[in-house]
Amino acid sequence: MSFVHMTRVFVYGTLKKGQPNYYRMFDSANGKAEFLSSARTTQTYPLVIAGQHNIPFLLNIPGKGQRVHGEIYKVDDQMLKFLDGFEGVPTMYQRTVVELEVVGERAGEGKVEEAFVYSTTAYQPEWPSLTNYESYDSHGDHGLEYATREARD
Ligand code: PCA
Repeated sequence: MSFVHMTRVFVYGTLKKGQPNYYRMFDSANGKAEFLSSARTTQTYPLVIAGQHNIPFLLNIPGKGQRVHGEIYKVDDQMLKFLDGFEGVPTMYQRTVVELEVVGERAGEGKVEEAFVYSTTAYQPEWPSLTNYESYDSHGDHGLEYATREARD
């Protein structure tokens, strides 16, 4: 096996397991991804659902909101490139570094790690006042179901 460079990415939105874009990380045409662990941010951030397509955004405002739950994956360079394009980096989201605490892993519980995250500073002025969530679910009680790319017009 050749040496493949892998990068850690923390996903908190539609890329999580069970969410509408999860399959994209496991489409081999996009590259490779491997689950590492569940985690939550060590800092609080506002995770809001915004815009006409009900898109989840982690606003890059540490100290506001809640500690956000998500999943850490390791991805190869091809997948990282795909995700950057898919997430509209750098206009819609920016890929930044976030500090995380591993949760739910017998061996790794409580361990602090860093990973990339798709967060944004490009938010509308009212977004920081929207309801914020600890854990994203497109089908949650909020009723703000994510509009998939295919469903948009
Ligand atoms: N996709 C990325 C950022 C928000 C989204 O829906 C993620 O799941 O982390």
